[in-house]
Amino acid sequence: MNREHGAHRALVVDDDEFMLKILARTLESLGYQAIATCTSGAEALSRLKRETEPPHILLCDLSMPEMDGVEFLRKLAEIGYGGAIVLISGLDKRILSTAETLARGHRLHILGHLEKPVTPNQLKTMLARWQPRDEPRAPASAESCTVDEIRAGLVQGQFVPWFQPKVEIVTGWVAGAEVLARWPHPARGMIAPDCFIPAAEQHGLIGQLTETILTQSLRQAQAWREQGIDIKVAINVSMDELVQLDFPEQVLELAQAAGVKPFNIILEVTESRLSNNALIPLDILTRLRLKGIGLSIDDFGTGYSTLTQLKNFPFDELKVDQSFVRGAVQDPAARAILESAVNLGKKLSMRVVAEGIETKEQWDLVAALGCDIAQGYFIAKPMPGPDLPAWIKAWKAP
Ligand code: G
Ligand code: G
Ligand code: MN
Repeated sequence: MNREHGAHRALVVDDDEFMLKILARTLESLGYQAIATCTSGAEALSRLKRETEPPHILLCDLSMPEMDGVEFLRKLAEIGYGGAIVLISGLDKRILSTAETLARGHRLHILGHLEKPVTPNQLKTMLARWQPRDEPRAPASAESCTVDEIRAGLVQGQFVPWFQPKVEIVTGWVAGAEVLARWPHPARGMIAPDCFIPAAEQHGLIGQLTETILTQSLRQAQAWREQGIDIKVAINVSMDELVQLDFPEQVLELAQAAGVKPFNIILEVTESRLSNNALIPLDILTRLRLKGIGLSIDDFGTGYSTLTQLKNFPFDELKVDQSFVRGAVQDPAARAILESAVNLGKKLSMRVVAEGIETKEQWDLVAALGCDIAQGYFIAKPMPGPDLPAWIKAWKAP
């Protein structure tokens, strides 16, 4: 018997006592010893509220009388449960995957979903995704970033670019890196972009933020080139930032100052909420392309990242949103969308990027579908620029 999970706590919630027994026994056979069971969401919640040491793993049935699984998940989010969750149901797959989406929206840590009847092997495979060494993820932070804090951070030059590799699927060659802004705050620790990007956009600070991130990224790219690493850097910009007609000239000036060639720069562009005057962004993006800078339509398939944008703007790269990649192995709907998006990109002679690749299965799938480039935790997490050369040296394509 596998004893590795002896110290890990598990909780199973299911109204069906027979199912409870089977799941508990399966967990036992996988080496779990601290297993608790509850026959309702209400019972599980009161147990969780009492407990000082919450379970690492929670298995939850979706269809329960009284409190159903969706309500239970919402309440789990309210009490800030930070462990991993596996959803189980005898209902149709689409309901399972919608519940999963909902739970992710609540910032719960969902390992995945299983259809009943659950076999020991399926459960084992699912639980193998869980990394016991992973720190339980912190529940959604209520802390926000104020304008004054962001302004002070900008003045003090606290924002830095991190880089996540983008690799060519067929050759394994490292084609580029996406720049992701990070804020190592002296008092609050590392702050993620979800906290400061929307606030910076709202308060007119996004231009300054982009400038500092762009400047540092281009310098980093040049430093890599001096070490023999010649890759593209991809900077995120929102369509809303594209308001100044001289933006292309500014980018080019910074690139020249750093010694980086325009074709080694990509802008990953996301949605525009202010679509009333699309002429200015269109002008800016077209001139960026004329100057040799690459343009990527980011998060394709979600929000405002739509077919219309694809038709109207001169993008040369298509990044399929990670939600379609994530679902694609299990969920036929997500897979159909992924497949269509890849084919669409190919038809338009675009480079197609699959982002959010977390497993070998997903890598194989996007390879089979004909994606050009992959990006995601399976390949590498975002890292500080100086760490990239050593990562590239150690990288072996699957
Ligand atoms: O890394 P991740 O949590 O790293 O980034 C979250 C979101 O923030 C992503 O959608 C990404 O596009 C966005 N983001 C990261 N860095 C920047 C940036 O420098 N500018 C803009 N506009 N968005 C960014
Ligand atoms: O919106 P944009 O595509 O720029 O978002 C990139 C975001 O996705 C960043 O927050 C980045 O940290 C995150 N990310 C990159 N790879 C993965 C992955 O494999 N899994 C998950 N969950 N997030 C990822
Ligand atoms: Mn992006």
